[in-house]
Amino acid sequence: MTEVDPVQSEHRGRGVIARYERFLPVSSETPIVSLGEGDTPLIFSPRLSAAVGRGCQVHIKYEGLNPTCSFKDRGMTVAVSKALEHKMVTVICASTGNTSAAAAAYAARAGIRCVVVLPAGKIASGKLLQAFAYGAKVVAIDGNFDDALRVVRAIGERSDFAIVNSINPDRIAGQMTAAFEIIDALGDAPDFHLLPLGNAGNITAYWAGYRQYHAAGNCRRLPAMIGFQAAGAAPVYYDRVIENPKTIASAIRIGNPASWKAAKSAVHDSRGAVDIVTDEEILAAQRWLATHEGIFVEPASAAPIAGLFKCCDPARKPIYPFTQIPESSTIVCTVTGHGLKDPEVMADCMIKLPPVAPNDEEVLKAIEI
Ligand code: AN7
Repeated sequence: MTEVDPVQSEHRGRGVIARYERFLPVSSETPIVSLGEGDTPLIFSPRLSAAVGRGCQVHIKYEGLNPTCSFKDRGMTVAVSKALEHKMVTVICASTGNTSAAAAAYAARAGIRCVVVLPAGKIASGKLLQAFAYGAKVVAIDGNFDDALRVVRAIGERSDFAIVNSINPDRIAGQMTAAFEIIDALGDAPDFHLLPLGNAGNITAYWAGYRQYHAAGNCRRLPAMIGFQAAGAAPVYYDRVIENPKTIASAIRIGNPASWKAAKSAVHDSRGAVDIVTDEEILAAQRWLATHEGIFVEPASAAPIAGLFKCCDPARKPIYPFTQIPESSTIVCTVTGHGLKDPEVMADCMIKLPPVAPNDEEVLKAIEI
C-alpha cells in the first residue's frame, strides 16, 4: 500500500478540534487525528422532566454516539494529536475499558502504537473486543484499575511513551468540548449537571469547559456539578481510598481517582455534590432509560439517571434534594457510554426463543396478542 497521511488530509473530519480549535491546546503545527467525534445529541426527556416536576427540564447528553461509543473520544482526539505533534511513537493507558478502546482507535488512525494495561477479567466484553479490533497491544494485569494506572505512570516516565489517561491535560482539554456543545444547544449552561464519577476526569473537564465558555461570554450561568459514584466504589463520597472497589458498573470500579482533588474543587466551587447509588439502582435506571426513552447505555452511564431518581425522592435522603431546587430549572445528565459495550449485564433480558411457524397466526400467538 502507498503511504497515506490521514492527519493532513483535507478530509480530516469535523470533530471537536475542528469545531472548537480556539479553546484547545492545538496550533497550525498540530496534525489533527480525528474520527468525527463530538456533536452528540442532547435529548430532551419528557418523562425525567415529569419525574422532577415543577416545570424543570431534563436533557440527556448521549455520549455513546461517539466513534468508539464513549465520551473518551473527545479527549483522545486531542491527546493523540498532541502525541503525534511531539513525535511520540507509542501511547499507553490504563483503563476500565473505554479509555483503551478510544486510545486504540485514535492510535490506529494516527499510525502509532498503542499499549493498554487492563485489570484482568474486569473489562466489559465489547470494550476489550474494541482494543483488539483496533490492533492495540493488550496487557492484562493481576490487579485492579488503580494498580494498572500506577504501572502506566511508571512506564510513562520513559520519554518514548505518551500517557493518554486523563492525567494528561490534553485529554481534559478535549473533554471540555461536551460542555461547550451543551451551552451551544441550550443557549446557556444548565442549572444542574449530573454525571458518573470514576477517575474524576470528566467532572473536572466539564467544570473547566463551563468556566472557560463563561469567561468567553458564551453563557450567563454556571451549573452545580453533581457526580454519582457506585456505592461499592465511592472514594470521593467517603473521602478515603477504597482498596477493593466493587460494582457491576465496571467502568467506574475505581478506588483512588487520579483527578480526585480537581473533582472536589469542581463540586465545591460549583456548589454541587457527590452522592452514591447502589448497583440495583444503577441496573434499574439502565433498564428504565432503554425501555422508556429508547436510550441504551452501559451501567456506569446509568448512574446519573439513578442519581436523578434518588434526588427526586426525599425518603432516600439524597445529598442534593431536587424537591428544593428552583422551579423551571434545567438539568443535563451525561450518559457516557453505549449499552452495547457491556452486553453481559443485560443478558438476562434476552429470553430463550423457540422458533414458531412462519405465519401471522403463530406470530400473533407468540406475542400474546
Ligand atoms: C462509561 O476507561 O476510567 O470520572 O479507564 O467509561 O472521567 O473517569 C472510564 C470511566 C464514566 C467515569 N462512564 O469517568 C477508563 C475509565 C464511563 C466510563 C466514567 C468512565 P471519569
